[in-house]
Amino acid sequence: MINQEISKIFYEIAEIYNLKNVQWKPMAYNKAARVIENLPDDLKAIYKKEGLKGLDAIPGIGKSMSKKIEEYIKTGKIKKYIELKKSIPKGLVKLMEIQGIGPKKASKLYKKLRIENLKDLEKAIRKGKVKNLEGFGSKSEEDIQESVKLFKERKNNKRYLLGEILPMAEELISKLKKLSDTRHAIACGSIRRMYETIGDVDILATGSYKIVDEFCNFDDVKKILAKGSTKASVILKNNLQVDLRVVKDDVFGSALQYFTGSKDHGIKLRRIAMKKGYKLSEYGLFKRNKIIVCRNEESIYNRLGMQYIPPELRENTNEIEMAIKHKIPKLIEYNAIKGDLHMHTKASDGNNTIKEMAEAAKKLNYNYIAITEHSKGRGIANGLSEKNLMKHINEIKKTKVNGLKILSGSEVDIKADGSLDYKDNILKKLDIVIASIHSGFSQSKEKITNRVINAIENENVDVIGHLTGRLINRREPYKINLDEVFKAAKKNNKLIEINSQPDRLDLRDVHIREAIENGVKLVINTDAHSVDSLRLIKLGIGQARRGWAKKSDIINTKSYEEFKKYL
Ligand code: DGT
Ligand code: CA
Ligand code: CA
Ligand code: ZN
Repeated sequence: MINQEISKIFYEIAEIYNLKNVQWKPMAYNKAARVIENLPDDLKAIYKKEGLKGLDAIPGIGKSMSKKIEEYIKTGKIKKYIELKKSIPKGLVKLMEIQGIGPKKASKLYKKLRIENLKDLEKAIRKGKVKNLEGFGSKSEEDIQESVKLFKERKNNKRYLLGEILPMAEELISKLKKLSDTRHAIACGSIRRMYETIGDVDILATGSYKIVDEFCNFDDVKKILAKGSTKASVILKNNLQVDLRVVKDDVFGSALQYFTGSKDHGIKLRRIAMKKGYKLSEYGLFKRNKIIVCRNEESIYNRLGMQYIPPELRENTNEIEMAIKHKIPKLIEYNAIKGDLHMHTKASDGNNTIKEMAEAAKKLNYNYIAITEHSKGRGIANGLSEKNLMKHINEIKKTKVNGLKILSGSEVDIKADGSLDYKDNILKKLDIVIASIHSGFSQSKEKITNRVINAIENENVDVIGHLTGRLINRREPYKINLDEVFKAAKKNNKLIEINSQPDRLDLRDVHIREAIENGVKLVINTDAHSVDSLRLIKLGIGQARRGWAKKSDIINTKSYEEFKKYL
């Protein structure tokens, strides 16, 4: 989709304006980039149908932006963007992709040390020049050095975000399904397992082998890496690799089992099959060369004397042992959420009104939601002053959507000194309080852990938001003692969030499992900044399943009356 390309450009434009110390524009472009990123419809299609007006009508997209989108659709480039890029040294924007280097530091590095790219930066660090720069110091130099290392590792092994790939994979699958020769088409590999990042897309199809040719002729295909009669590997225009495999209907189950992986899970399963005198392959389960089963995955697992294992658990982290003992729990279902408790509206840095968010939530069959703007200290995200929060609570109370309970809440900052950004007398007025860390990331483990525990012990706090603060591919989690946090959450009966934003997915799978083992209850939220992002909930549910979560572990699967007891 062209959306991803444009949203990337807008993010970059925001960075450049940031670097140039331009006011407002960075925020506007970031916001627009995020809207576009989450838009379900193709911008090209909107433009084709409704022209410039259609683009203008998208919330969060200003007039000058829709013109730029039009220009990109028509010409494949944006002049202003090229101009902007030329106006600053080439490597500088790239430099800001390194954790710990924001616009201020990047421009200082450039102005004082003539650092324009990664190479310059590494050289300057080697020579010990960076630590002598005002505002840097040895600690900061060390952090930057570490980030450079991570950055380079990432570049060499690029993995995409699940949330970024899932819509593209779904689009490809639906295109394949429209071909007259296709019967089944399904994404396997890491996508089917809902792993947080994706190396490449694997698609399994059944039907006539003609599909392979038709697939290679798709518009989006830039390059064919390999092509045979039953399979093909291609690179799409957005540089994503897709592997397609076509099999006969009667081996669909065993092929699906094989290509879903993970590799380690597959290897272990094959070993167990062998011990029992079977042979398991992508073509089926065999005994003395006689085929036993292969039509569906369930029967393969059952024949091997174990429970069916959902794809999200297939990582060889003792799921096979548990399946043999029939101890795989019934995981939370993708339709189990009854209310989303973390979202932003126009009042802070979101794109839609309370009413619009509520109506969109109603369409998802939710029974309740919470509106949770940022608190006053988050200037950059337009956090609410106490006075504006009071007004906002009134607005929320006035908003009515049939059959939907709308809670007034806040995502209150846990400040660097450990205190909360609103006083208790303010927090008391809210139905639900989420406390999150947005600053002081480089503090010691002890300090950060204590900040969070302090928030947990505050009687007005209900939920801890995106607990580890990581941004996948961009920022490592801060140092925090999760074990202590989980114990405190359990003791104080507080909830911990699974944030569904594609680059957060925080808590992550292994930590979800640990939290549950510690008896901690969780909620799955989207942290949506627009109506479209409410649908990201499936990413969070996917992680919850990967973390072995049952419905009863996730409190926002409960009816409103039941849920209220936890607040
Ligand atoms: P990715 O693409 O890095 O996100 O991860 P996957 O899991 O999608 O891995 P990929 O695309 O290399 O392979 C897709 C599936 O094919 C994998 O999940 C399991 C299966 N597979 C690939 N190579 C092997 C192998 O050497 N042995 C076994 N048992 N299965 C394999
Ligand atoms: Ca793959
Ligand atoms: Ca693959
Ligand atoms: Zn938020």
